[in-house]
Amino acid sequence: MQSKRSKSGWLEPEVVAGNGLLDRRAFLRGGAAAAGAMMGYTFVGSAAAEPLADDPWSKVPGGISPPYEQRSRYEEKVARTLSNPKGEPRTQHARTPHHLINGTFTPNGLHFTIVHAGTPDIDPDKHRLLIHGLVKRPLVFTLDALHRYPMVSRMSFVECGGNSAPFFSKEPIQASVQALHGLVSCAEWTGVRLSTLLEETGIDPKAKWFIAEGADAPALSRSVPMTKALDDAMVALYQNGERIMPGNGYPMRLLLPGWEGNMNVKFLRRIQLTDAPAMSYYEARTYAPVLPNGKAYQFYFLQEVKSFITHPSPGLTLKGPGFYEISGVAYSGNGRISKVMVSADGGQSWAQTALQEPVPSKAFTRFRTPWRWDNNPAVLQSHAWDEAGNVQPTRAQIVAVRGETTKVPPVTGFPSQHYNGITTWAIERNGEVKHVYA
Ligand SMILES: Nc1nc2c(c(=O)[nH]1)N[C@H]1C(S)=C(S)[C@@H](COP(=O)(O)O)O[C@H]1N2
Ligand SMILES: [Mo]
Repeated sequence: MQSKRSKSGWLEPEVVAGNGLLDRRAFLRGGAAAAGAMMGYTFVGSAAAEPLADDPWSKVPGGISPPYEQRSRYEEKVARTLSNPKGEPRTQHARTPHHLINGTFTPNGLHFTIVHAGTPDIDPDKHRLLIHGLVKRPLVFTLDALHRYPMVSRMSFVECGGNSAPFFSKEPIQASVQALHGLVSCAEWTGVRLSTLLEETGIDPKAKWFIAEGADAPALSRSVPMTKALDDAMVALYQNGERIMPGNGYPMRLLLPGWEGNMNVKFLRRIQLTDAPAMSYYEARTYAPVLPNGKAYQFYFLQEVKSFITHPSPGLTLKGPGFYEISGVAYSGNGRISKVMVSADGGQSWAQTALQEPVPSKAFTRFRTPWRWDNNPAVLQSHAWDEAGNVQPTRAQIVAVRGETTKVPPVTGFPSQHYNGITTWAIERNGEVKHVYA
């Protein structure tokens, strides 16, 4: 099928799927002006009859550059939501507002955090990392010592195994993308490969696992297979170029790209090489979800291929018919995203989206697709594939395996974890966006 020429001579973008989904190639070819005319968004702005007036800030010198720049005071509503703002003695969650940001890196102040016993106030000069157990030479590293080793940088998402747990509820919970999917974020992490440090300590061939432990009060610890240590595990020191945020593990954390958030031990102080897993509290209890047949996963390390639409999403009401961009994030613990399809008719027909370059491994990829909304009810979904050939499941497929709950318990009370199924947003005639199951 060929695009048609409009009366004005521009190529009209092809409608490639139901309810007005347009050809993503409209984003890829021609200049911005041509694309604008093609998609009919040229007059989203309002008509200008007069030249611009000078506002007060245009008539006086501006403010002083502070030593550490803060965002505009008009942006304060762009904030994380807190599950335990008074710091009661239980877990604290701070969720990323995916609908209020864009791109692929989560700003450090908006990266989600989960801390099970508060954020420790660690003096970086006193903090030590010990590597011992089945090694040839146990070694202790200061932060300064770690800085003498070669470093690497990579983008990686971190996602809690409990992210998106509300999707196990029998009824769709009316909440924002922040409440539903806010326990995943993505950053560029810089640090020393764990394999580099293990070259220094040497590895006893009997070592099959390592146990990572944090310096916070619960000394959170998790067992990790040695294969991950020798693959892409990192002792991360920097997050998006600056030192790791206190809530994200200052002054150092274990980064296991693509693996369950809880294993990415923050405030990292100890790595012990062993021949067997420790069966620590979090791996034996919280992160070993029980299945409907009464059995439980012993370990579930991977965060599998997933995507969700951030724009539009609940709270972002459409303002009348016409052009909109549908965009969201896709990621997979198995590698790169290879394809994201979007539907506007609840999965009856699909359009391929444009993937924003670069498409990094085990990190957020932003997908975008042009859409012309005709003011009728529409049902938006995104569906992702990764380079290993894995396909994001539907909600029905994942619930068939993991079960669902009739109650609406707090996130930690859901029967299962690792929800990577499809998310569905219903657009109503008045432009409001609702969470539904399709
Ligand atoms: N030491 C320590 N490490 C920890 C935690 C913690 O409470 N203490 N929380 C874990 C959990 S449950 C998750 S999901 C991730 C979250 O990482 P983030 O807070 O940097 O997003 O850190 C993990 N590492
Ligand atoms: Mo977590």
